[in-house]
Amino acid sequence: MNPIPISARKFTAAAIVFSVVLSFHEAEASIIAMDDFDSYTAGNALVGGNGGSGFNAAWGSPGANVTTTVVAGTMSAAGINGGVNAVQVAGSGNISGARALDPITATFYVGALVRLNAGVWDGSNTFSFYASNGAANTGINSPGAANNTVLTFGMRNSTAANDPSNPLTAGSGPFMLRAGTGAPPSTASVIPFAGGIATGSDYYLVARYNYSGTNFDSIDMWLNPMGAQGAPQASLSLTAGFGLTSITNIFGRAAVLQTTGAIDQVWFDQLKLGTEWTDVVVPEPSTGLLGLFACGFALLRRRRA
Ligand SMILES: [Ca+2]
Ligand SMILES: [Ca+2]
Repeated sequence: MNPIPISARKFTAAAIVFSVVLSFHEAEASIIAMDDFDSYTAGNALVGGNGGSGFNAAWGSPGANVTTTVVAGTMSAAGINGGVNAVQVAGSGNISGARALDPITATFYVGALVRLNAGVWDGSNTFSFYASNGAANTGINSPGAANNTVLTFGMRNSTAANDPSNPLTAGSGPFMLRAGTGAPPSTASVIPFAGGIATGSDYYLVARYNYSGTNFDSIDMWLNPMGAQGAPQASLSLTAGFGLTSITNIFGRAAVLQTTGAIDQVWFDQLKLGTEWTDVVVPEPSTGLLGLFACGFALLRRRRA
């Protein structure tokens, strides 16, 4: 068998490298902001942390009765590896500290790892993320005010009858979408999930904030997605025109966590915002990487032939 000329081999190898570099470049081009918290010192408060990329200010202070601390710990779900640090939120309830963004006026995705690290997911325990127009605007008393209804996604438990976050309600689930802090069921949509939140288990939530052209009037959510984008597992729509006109901050918010007895600690990590599904979701290995490996293996065989 005639060997392939060296120039042809070099060209093929260079073409593969170029296409890989190009694909990574394209994948990162639409990431809005991300923080993996790994550049911070474990044990320190998160406030003042200015790591990650794409934000235009450091992390702000948590609200009263809440502590937000960088902790050493590796979270992992849906192919997302959290590295060496995560963030722990504890306390009875309030925002966990916000981070400012350049104003967003287009549909975008948010991905985040979440875990109940300690305690039991019970009562009305809640932790969710808000993409908002202020560092502390949770949209309390919304819906009902145009351009002031804040959409949120995260984990919630409820003991109220017929609440979709009540484990005793048919079709219930702890992964919730809602508007503001309003009481479900009228304002919540959940991902049905048998068994509820398990202490120590990691979950990867992806939400899509949909821009109508003037307002963020709807939100969709997926639990532990990988690979190609499927249909949302939960969706929530507002009255048209009631959502925010732009988004300038992202923050977490804890509510009704236990601070005595079985103390609740919520962790989150790998917070990422991007304009594309592929910015926040890991592809199935069978799509890109296996093809690349096959290509490289074929090249190796030809070189050895
Ligand atoms: Ca991390
Ligand atoms: Ca609890």
